[in-house]
Amino acid sequence: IGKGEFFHRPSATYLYSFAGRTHVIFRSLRGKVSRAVLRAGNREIVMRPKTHDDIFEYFEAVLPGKGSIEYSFLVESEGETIEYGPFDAEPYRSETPEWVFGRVFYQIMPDRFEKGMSGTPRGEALRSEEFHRGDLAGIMERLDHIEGLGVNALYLTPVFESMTYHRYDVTDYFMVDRKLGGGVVFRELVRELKKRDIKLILDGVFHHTSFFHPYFQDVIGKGGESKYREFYRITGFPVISQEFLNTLKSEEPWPKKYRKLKEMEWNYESFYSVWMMPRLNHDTPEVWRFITEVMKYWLEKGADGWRLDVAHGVPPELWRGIRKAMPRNAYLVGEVMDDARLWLFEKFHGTMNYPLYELILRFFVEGSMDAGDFLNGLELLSAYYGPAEYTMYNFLDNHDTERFIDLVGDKNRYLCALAFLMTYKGIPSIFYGDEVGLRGTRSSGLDSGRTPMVWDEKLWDWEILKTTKALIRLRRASRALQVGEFRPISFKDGLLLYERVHGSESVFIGINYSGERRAVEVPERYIPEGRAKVELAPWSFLVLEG
Ligand code: ARE
Repeated sequence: IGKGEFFHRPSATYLYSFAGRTHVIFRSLRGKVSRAVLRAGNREIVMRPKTHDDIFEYFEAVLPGKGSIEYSFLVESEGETIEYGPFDAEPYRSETPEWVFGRVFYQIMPDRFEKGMSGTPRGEALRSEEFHRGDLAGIMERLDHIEGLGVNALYLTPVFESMTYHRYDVTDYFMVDRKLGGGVVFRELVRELKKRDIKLILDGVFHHTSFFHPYFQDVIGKGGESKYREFYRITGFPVISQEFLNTLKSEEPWPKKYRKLKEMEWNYESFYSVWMMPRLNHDTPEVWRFITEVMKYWLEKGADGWRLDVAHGVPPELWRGIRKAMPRNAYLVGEVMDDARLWLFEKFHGTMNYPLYELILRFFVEGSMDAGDFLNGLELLSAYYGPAEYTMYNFLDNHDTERFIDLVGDKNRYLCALAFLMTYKGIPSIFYGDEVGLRGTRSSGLDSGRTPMVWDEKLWDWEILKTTKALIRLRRASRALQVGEFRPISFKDGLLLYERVHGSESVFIGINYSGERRAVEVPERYIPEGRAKVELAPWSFLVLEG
């Protein structure tokens, strides 16, 4: 074995300090190393085999303290021991707004939540049959429900002037949609949220604008002469044909017009070839300046951060510049659909954690992954993301997915998955309605989960509500769950046993995701009433504080 088969470099994911401890990761070619020991100062620590992919294997050691260290690795392979190193470095430390760690998010799609008594929706609407007319006044009126749930941060899908109910096609980035109540109600909402210590992140759609945004309309009108020509990715002139324009201006009802336009051709790039969403040209510096300006504006108006739509469709370097221009206490979450390494660290604090969601689907929904592989997958993500894992935006569902309860089809299974989410690394979130067992429509579209919130309490699932509240309470009260180290004990036959540890604080979690009763041996420090063995019913979980 040669040193070429090992890898370590003091960098964000191989040497980092977090919450007062230091993580050291060592990688080797898979199957080569029987034991790895970290030698740091006068200490020798056997490294834990953490995970593997097809090619590599990762080992991890965790040390108390966060200062610079001198260290090397003693690597055993085929009866030989080699020393790899020495290294002398300062661990990487991520800069994340401190407030983020203690939060549990609640995601609301304003149109589908609640129609306020004082709401006077007006303004132009496209495809009005899709509107449910929820608004910001509605959210204000339901803040007791939100606060009562225990969540302490909101993520609102877009609230700016737009012609669709989902508002991912923005026509004015500096105006809260009048159909939602406009800027006045927004200011009241911000004030009320601050009073209740509920943080707010907004949805920034900067991959594309609406077709009806004045900048794009200018390009359509003036063609190559428009000063916004470079704002978009125009592929030829005229931007749209006469036929397109005629259809657009015709008196036909929107649904019909919409369908017709979809079939036509146009000379610009757009989001998934949706004509309504012309893509911005991120090579143009004015576009960067525009995005920065909008983001700063709403942070000054009281937002605490941004979720950035189709962030993976915008060059990572742009986000690096934007991060630098934002106040340090703003939480920035990118929507990145798969491996997010390129978008983390100096760019986003976290991304919408789709890779974790995929693992959760495989283990909790499809059963196509056993507990051991699930653990390996979790640890692989951890090896990839390092400290960024603790500020990822984690979810079981959102406005683009099916509702999780529909996918698992059963309350107890849903609650097991929720228990996992609330006790795992990363910022947990709940999609409005999940707390009362709201079901989706089961259509195959993106919008199947966007059922209007049900406020008739007779239709609520009170057991889900009770358990959700209890889990949120636990999460919020426990620093170990928020920032603690993840220590797997055993992941086997549908039974997940692990700890979260932060200093002297620790939590033990047992999830029985199987159809049989299982006896669980509880580590000594958690033993309730002197019982070292606890029985877990099928599809149930247990959380114990040590
Ligand atoms: C609407 C209908 C759809 C219809 C579509 C096209 O709901 O059923 O297919 O129109 O006519 C917003 C609205 C949607 C709307 C869409 C287009 O919320 O309702 O769709 O605009 O008008 C990809 C992207 C990812 C994106 C998802 C939706 O990579 O960025 O698709 N997510 C964001 C938002 C959406 C939003 C937009 C982007 C647009 O969260 O809500 O849609 O601003 C695989 C692929 C992914 C793909 C994913 C789709 O995982 O790997 O790349 O994500 O499937 O689920």
